[in-house]
Amino acid sequence: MRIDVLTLFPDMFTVPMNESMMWKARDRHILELYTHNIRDYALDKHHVVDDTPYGGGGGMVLKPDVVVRAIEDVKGVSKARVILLSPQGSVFNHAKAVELSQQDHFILVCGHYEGFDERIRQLAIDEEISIGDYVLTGGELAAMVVIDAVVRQIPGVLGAEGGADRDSHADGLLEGPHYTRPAEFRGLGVPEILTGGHHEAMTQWRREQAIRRTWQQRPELLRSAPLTESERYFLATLARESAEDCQERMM
Ligand code: 4FV
Repeated sequence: MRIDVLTLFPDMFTVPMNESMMWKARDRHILELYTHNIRDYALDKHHVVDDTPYGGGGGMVLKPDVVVRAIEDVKGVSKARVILLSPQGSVFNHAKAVELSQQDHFILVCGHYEGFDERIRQLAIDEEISIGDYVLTGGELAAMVVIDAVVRQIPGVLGAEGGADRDSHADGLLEGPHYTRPAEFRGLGVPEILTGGHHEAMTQWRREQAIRRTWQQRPELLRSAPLTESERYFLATLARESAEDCQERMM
C-alpha cells in the first residue's frame, strides 16, 4: 500500500511512523509512506501558503493555488483517493479503517490555521475525514491516527502477536478484560475460567465479558453488533439486572 501525506510539518511524522508496527510494515514493504511539504509548492520568494480570510474574521486560510498544485503534483496520473483531514469530515471508525486498508494508494492532506480555502475541496478533494468532534492545531496527528488504524488492518502487518480481528470494534463489540502473569497482584486474582483450560467455556466467557463491557460503556454499539441467540439472551439478562439495580437505587 502507498500513502502520501501533504503537510506543512513533515518532521512530525518521522518518529511515530518509524517505530514498532509502522516500522515493520515499511521494512517489509507492505507500506510505502511519503511525506511532502506543502510549502515547497508556494512559488513566491517567501513561500507563502496562507492568507487572511475574505470577509474578515480572525485567523489565516490555506491558499487554493498552493494546496491544489501540491495535490495535483503528488497525485500525478494515479487514481489515488485524496482525503482531507478536518473537523467537517465524516467521523473516522473501524469500518472506514478496514475500507481504506483495501486501497492500493491514497493521499492525506493535513490542514493548519483556520483551515482550507473552499475551492480546494471543490477542485481536488474526494473525501473528508474527522477523527473526532474537537479541533486540533493541525491535521498531522489526525493523519497519523488514520495511518496507524489503517495499516494494522493490512493482512500480515500484525504478525502472530496481535490479530486485528480480535480488536475492539472488529466484531462490533468492545474488547473484554485481559489477564497475564502474575496470577495474583495486590490481592487481585485471575478469573478461574481463564486458567481452567476449557477453551469453549473461555471463548463464551470472553464474548459475554465483551458484551457486558459494551453494554456498560457503549450500549449504542449493540444495535448493530452481530450476536447469537444465546448472546441476545445474555444481553437481556444484563438489561434486566440494570433495571433491577435502578429500581433498588430508587427505593
Ligand atoms: C481535525 C479533526 C482537526 C482544524 C483546523 C486543523 C484542525 C486545522 N482534523 N479531525 N478533528 N483539524 O481538528 O481531523 O486545519
